[in-house]
Amino acid sequence: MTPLEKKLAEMIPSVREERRALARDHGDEAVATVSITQLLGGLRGVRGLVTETSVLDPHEGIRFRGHTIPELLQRLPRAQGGTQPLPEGIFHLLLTGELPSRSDAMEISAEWRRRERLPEHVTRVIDAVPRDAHPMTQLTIGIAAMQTESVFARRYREGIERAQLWEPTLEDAMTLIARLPLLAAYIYRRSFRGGEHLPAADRTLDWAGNFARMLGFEDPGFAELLRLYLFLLSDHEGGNVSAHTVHLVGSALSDPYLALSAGMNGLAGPLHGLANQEALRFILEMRDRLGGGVPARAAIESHVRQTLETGRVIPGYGHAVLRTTDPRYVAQRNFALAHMPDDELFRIVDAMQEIVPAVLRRHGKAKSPWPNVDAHTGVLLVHYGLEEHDFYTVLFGVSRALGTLASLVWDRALGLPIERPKSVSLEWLREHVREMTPKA
Ligand code: CMX
Repeated sequence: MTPLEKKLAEMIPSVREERRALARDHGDEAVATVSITQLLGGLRGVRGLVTETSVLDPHEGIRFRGHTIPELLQRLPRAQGGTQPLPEGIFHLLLTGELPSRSDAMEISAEWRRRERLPEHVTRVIDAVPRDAHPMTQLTIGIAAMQTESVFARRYREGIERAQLWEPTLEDAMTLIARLPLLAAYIYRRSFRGGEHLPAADRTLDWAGNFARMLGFEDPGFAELLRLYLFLLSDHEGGNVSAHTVHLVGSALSDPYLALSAGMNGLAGPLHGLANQEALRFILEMRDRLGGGVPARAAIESHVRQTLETGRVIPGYGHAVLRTTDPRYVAQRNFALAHMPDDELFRIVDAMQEIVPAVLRRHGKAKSPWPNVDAHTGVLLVHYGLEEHDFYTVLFGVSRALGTLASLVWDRALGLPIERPKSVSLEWLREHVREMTPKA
């Protein structure tokens, strides 16, 4: 048993008992009512999921197991000589609820590096897809192709007890996370670097550092950015499309490969993870249309207004839950201020954060006019030379695997059942409204 498995094995019985006691002693107490607006409006704000790893507050932002981003930027272990948190550390925290020591994080690092190997058929499957297929399409295909190695699927067939299912879930999660950077780098080098693949670094390098190397970026600043990014995007409670999909598909006891690959399909939507590539595209098109350089404030304002008038969204702004500037945006902004304060694209992002919220407010539709995480990412990546926007959501996906797979381990540990909410038809709603309306 690895130290991580041991920790979980010690924790799980008491958390299970708490779940049992809550159901036994308070099972009939309501935690939510659902209005017709909510029913017709994407269930916004309806409490309908249990997710252990993080909680999102509309005004404060995300807390990972109770800790805010600024706090974790100080407290999570860092790579040797680095200033950014190791993604290994956030995985430990999300999974166990405990802040990791440096040696906890390094143990996970060594374990992931030990497991990194792409099965040969996976690269053959990817190679069969057109080189210009969107990288997210290649990512989901690659993850599904790796499913042949699922320990969960094998143990389930062999008749493993339900209470033990968290163990092969963790096993698959560890292997999958270890291999995702290899898969992502394979896709990147195939699509954008003429198929020249790079060997993994020696095993003393951490997971994100090796990922940076395999993508082909030697600048230590890029590795630091990647560590920050993979930490920041790892989890955003349970209701977002990618996390919810992994949870939902996993609830049918589909194995972690099938569940994650489904979640990645959701992440690939322009209203969710694809917004990071869309946000950069928006900035570049605006800059070029307005004559290059950092456009004047009035020109930016008018461009944003015109975009809204044609019925399009401003990517990187607004949020389904947040009602403040996304702390993940702020963390990326602080990175930019420290490493690239004079970068032209950063100055455009900076100007936009001053201008867009007021325009969105006047437009009067978006409930939150503030920048979200996706408004900043592209500009940071371009600074270090990763200019292929279509690849950005893959980085988001590698990060989101950390939180969604940690959650999946807990779904199985708590024995959460197959998810099956009740749906109603518009006819049922009409009838319901008629019955509820007092007779004149
Ligand atoms: N630009 C223009 N209009 C926007 C807007 C934006 N950035 N954000 C919201 N709106 C509009 C919505 O399209 C909606 O219009 P309709 O009533 O015509 O449908 C209206 O404002 C109300 O929407 P909302 O309740 O404020 O927001 P939702 O919960 O429906 O949607 C989100 C949230 C993120 C999809 C939306 O803000 C959006 O489309 N933003 C741009 C895309 C983006 O940045 N997505 C990334 C989110 C973070 C992530 O998941 O990665």
